[in-house]
Amino acid sequence: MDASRPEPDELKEVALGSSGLRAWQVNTASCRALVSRQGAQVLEFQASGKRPLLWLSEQAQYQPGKAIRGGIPLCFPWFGPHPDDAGKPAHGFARLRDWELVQAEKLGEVMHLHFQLQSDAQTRALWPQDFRALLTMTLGRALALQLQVENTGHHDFRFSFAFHSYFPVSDIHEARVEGLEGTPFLDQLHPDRAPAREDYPLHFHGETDRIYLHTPSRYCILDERLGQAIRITAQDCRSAVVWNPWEAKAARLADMRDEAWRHMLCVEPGNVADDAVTLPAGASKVFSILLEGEA
Ligand code: TA6
Repeated sequence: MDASRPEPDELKEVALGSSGLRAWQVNTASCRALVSRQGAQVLEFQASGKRPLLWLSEQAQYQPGKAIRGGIPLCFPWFGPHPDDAGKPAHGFARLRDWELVQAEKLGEVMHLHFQLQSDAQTRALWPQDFRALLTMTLGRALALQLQVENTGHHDFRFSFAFHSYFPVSDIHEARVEGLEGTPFLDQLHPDRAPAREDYPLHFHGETDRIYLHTPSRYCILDERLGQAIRITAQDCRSAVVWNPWEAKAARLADMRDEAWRHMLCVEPGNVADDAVTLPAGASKVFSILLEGEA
């Protein structure tokens, strides 16, 4: 099957908010999606005849240089607060920078978008490395993301990243994560504790902020009220972060409605903490996820 150029109504650039941000609207027989230029961030994805796959805050703020709450922000080249300088942006700068759409093509009813971010003076001021990042999205009946990081410099560098994915749940009290049983996790709410393990699916009874390490490649979110699952397949992503802010922290987030914590859950494949990646000069590595909603 030959690739074709998307028709104008299948892929069009639109304004995102009223502060100058732009986004790409995808509308094909297989899915509808919205991808912000800032961060090459998938904000919305819905396969035809299925429920929305991602959660996006009703109070998301669309301001240049400010993280957008929802969809799949890419945390890169570090996860969480900067290890040495609290003045640097949490979760790195990739989600705050415009990425260039270098190629868009359709294969049948599947849209392939290729975004690129290259190091420049602004990134080097935050992270003194030369790199090229390519984020490829495959938007069809499911959503696949592939991140390729290339070290274009002259010495090794180490980075961490996560696909900080926000998913909708009917009610967090009736949701669970399966597939991470027995996997060691760091509890971010008790950073002094040693890694722990639980031999049962993860249920939610309060703020949850865990980094699972050396994870299997498949795990899922089960919405018990709907009886539906969102299945996650991750390649070369050794970590998975699971986060729900719960009531008190959500109330402190200006870009999140107070009650929204009940209806969202972050499960974030990546390589963070002990799973951070060292990339030799001239080398590149690829990391990918596949997200499938049952209904
Ligand atoms: O994904 C877990 C986490 O690191 C939490 O600790 C919380 O800070 C969350 O990310 C959201 O971070 P953000 O910078 O997007 O508000």
